[in-house]
Amino acid sequence: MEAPSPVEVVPGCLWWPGWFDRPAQEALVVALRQILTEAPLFVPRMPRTGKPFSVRMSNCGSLGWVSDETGYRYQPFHPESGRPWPAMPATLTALWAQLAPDAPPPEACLINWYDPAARMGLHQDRDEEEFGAPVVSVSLGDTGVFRIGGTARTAATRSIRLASGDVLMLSGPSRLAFHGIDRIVADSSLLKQGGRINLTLRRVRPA
Ligand code: MD3
Ligand code: FE
Repeated sequence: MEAPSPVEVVPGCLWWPGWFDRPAQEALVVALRQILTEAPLFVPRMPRTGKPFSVRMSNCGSLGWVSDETGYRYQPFHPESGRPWPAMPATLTALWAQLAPDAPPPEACLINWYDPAARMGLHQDRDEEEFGAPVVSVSLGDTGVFRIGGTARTAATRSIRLASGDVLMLSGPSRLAFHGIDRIVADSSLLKQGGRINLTLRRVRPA
């Protein structure tokens, strides 16, 4: 895949609008639909309170991120079926190899599924044991209004619209930045019922 030039949104946060063209986006959705028949979307819940997330999730790769009343964690099996997560599509492992050639291979690909009313509050990603590797994200379907700030919750934030096919890489100072999805803009016909998919590739454990 030809790499367009990235935009640096905040230090260490690189954005490639339109990395994947429409046929590549459609092929990824086909691969994801197969993954979701083997590892269905589940509703994560907040630790302690059990409050459901508005985003549904699944995973592929050797580890997956899950959240329930007992806490956030990475585990090698689906929280409801107990089955191992399906393998990561080759398109995604190839993307990681291209963008992060010096990092060890990704272990987890979290699949976030946003219905038109779903959102994700401002948070940090701190459940990994390895912060030297980047996080690589792929957006598909409707546009998401993404916000990212600094490592303090109160730091100033910038917003960008992540559209279908966009790739974002978080490394260095942005790896522990607060970020979230404020809302979904229904503007894409990629998914028949509307909605947005975000994939995040992560290294969880040190190599
Ligand atoms: C910045 N996902 O899964 S992707 C998440 O669109 C998450 O579903 C959002 O935040 C989504 O944790 C944002 C872009 C992203 C992913 C991981 C990051 C930004 C990040 C990790 C650290 C800093
Ligand atoms: Fe996050």
